[in-house]
Amino acid sequence: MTSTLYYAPGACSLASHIVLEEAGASFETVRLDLAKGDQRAASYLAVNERGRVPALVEDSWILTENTAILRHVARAHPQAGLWPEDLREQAAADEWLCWLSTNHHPAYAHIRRAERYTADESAHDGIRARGLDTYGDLCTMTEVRLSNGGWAVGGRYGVVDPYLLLFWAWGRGPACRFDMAGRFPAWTAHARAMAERPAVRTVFAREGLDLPA
Ligand SMILES: N[C@@H](CCC(=O)N[C@@H](CS)C(=O)NCC(=O)O)C(=O)O
Repeated sequence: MTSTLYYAPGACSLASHIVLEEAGASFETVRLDLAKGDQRAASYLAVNERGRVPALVEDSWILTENTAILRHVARAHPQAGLWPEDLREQAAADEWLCWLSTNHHPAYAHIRRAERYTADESAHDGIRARGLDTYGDLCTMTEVRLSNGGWAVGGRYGVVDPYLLLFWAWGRGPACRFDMAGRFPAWTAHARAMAERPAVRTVFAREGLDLPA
């Protein structure tokens, strides 16, 4: 089977990219430049009519939505141990994935894509500022949940951890510029532990990103 991941450097597709690498999957990548509008090219809309990354194509089967891809790749490669065996740990993994995708991601979109929320340009700064506050509050809640240290679910590395790294990286990045180590030390310890993993190093190098330091 040939798999292809469509991704954009530093976008939410980073999590799917890491999980594919961690799973030991055989896959190719196609890089999109969102700033140039590659996601709206007809050739990409034929893959994902929503014009968003990530998209995973296995043979001619197409799967979109980050959390669906994360679950699918983790379950399809059980030897990698990315999806928990225990039923409650599976539920806890789902809880994390749902919470991050329905809270952190949209809050960040308010910072980066204010124009999606109103056509009134005079309101964009207010939307960005509110998004930044909301993202900061969500980061604080994440910090509390990680304060016992270690990996997100069941004390073992798994599918949630790369998704957490994505939102940590967005907090560090130019849209937020949060002092991640100062404000969120437990989450930063988690990000630094992620940076030790060969799969994470490979993917960060491929996407041209700086590892958590
Ligand atoms: N619900 C989708 C959202 C995907 C999404 O918004 N991806 C962003 C990058 S993080 C994107 O492709 N944006 C392109 C655009 O807005 O034009 C998921 O979680 O996979």
